[in-house]
Amino acid sequence: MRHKIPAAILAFAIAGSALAAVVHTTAGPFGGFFGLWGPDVSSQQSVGARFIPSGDFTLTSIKMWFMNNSSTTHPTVKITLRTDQTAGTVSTPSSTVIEQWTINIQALGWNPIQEVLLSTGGVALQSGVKYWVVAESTASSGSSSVWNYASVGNTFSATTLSSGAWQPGGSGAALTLTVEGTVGLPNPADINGDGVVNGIDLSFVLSAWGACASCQADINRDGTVDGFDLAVLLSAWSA
Ligand SMILES: [Ca+2]
Ligand SMILES: [Ca+2]
Repeated sequence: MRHKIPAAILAFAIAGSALAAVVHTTAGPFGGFFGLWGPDVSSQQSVGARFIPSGDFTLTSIKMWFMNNSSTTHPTVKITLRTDQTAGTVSTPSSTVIEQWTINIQALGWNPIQEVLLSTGGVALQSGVKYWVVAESTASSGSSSVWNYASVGNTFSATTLSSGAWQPGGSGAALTLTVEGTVGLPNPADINGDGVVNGIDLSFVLSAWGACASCQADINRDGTVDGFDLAVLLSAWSA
């Protein structure tokens, strides 16, 4: 006799113990009133979009749609996840980079493609805190990528002036942006950010043993990788 396994149980088994969640998302670029459009990401202009998590998460990926002013070359774009710098009531991206990626835009011409940027792990996204995703490029404006606006909706965004300084953000059209994570802040003992505390994390502690300034294996962040960190790691052991 055979039993069918309910789909919900299968899905849970595949997802594993870390609960995947959408931290922030916009609509895609297609079907809006203005068609396909967006700000250039070039040597003349950097572009940022802000999001505020409604709960605590650990970052897993960032997804953004880009098209391209060139139909022959794939411009290089540097994407950074940054903290916010609020002066008075003006919110703009700070220069503090939490994680960064360098990609060559896949799209050629005005046919947008969604870029998927995977986090290397361990990045905390805290509830109610302002974060920015910033796109920068040295490409000239005529052959630069274009970060697509979402078909509907508004979100907070900012662009740079020709001086390179950020100009005050505003709530205009939403830049396409999806941020995904697992529920809950990262466990500092999970040094490689894979969701479990095991021998791999132990190997990081052992190989970094001794004085170590701002390294991940220094779990209690006291400047030294030693028995205290080992004790924390062993008490958080997953398997
Ligand atoms: Ca781990
Ligand atoms: Ca330590």
